[in-house]
Amino acid sequence: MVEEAFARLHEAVLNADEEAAVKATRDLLDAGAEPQAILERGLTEAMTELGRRWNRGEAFLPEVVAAAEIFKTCSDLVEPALLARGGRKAGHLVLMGTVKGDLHDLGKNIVTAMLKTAGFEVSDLGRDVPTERFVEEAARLRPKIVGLSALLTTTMLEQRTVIQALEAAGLRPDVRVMVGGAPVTAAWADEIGADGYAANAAEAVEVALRLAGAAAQDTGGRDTDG
Ligand code: B12
Repeated sequence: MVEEAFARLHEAVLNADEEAAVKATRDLLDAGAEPQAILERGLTEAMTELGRRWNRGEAFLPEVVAAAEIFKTCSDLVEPALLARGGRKAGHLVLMGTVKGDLHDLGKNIVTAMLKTAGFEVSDLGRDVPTERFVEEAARLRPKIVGLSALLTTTMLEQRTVIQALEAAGLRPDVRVMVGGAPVTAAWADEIGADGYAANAAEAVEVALRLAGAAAQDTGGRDTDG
């Protein structure tokens, strides 16, 4: 039943069939499938396959737009189940956003949901976020971590710009920056002076936990909020 519903979800996203996708998602939740597996194995794998088809000229932009809407609808259905798994007290604050010029936010949303499950508090600035906004909010909220998502080879350059702007504003010593998104690599993260990189949402949680630990040590363990 579960395997069959995963297959239905995959097909429904590829065919941009909202009704079938919602039904398959509900069936998976009812059958007790892991929420993270529904997001990663069900939705993300289908979206990645659609991306491959798009590259090969076998899928077109309207289909991708429609599939992205469905992805959002279905991940919203899964999120409460995901959060119910967490139950840990909110600890460190993460400021999260997709960089300027970039409208891709599905991956960023999954990372946000998974961080919340792991007990992080997340302030999500959304997508196409101007550099100044990251700096203003970092100054105002004083997060432990800033997470920067970029899905385009052009916009990944903005990740460096944000890091430089945090430096210029004197905020860099107090904040850890992690970067991600399909074109982003560990080598790119190193090159631009980011503190962490993750290829997927599960890894992002591991990286954030490590960075939050390091940030707590840097402030002499004065980690009052969590
Ligand atoms: C869906 C999609 C869209 C949707 C986005 C809808 C939305 N609300 O997000 C729409 C249709 C709007 C779109 C538009 C465009 N897109 Co598009 N899109 C995709 C597609 C098919 C899937 C991306 C996706 O959502 N994947 C699923 C999510 C879950 O995965 P993910 O984003 O990679 O996130 C995971 C990890 O990367 C990581 N992660 C993500 N963020 C972060 C952040 C941190 C801090 C960390 C630690 C980890 C992390 O964890 C996530 C979860 O596991 C990709 C193909 C691909 N292979 O990626 C193309 C793709 C990214 N798009 C592409 C292009 C070219 C465009 C357009 C320019 C097309 C056009 N001609 O208009 C526009 C650009 C618009 C803009 N200014 O941003 C190209 C980019 C090529 C390049 N080298 O730059 C791709 C690769 C497709 C291709 N042709 O090859 N797109």
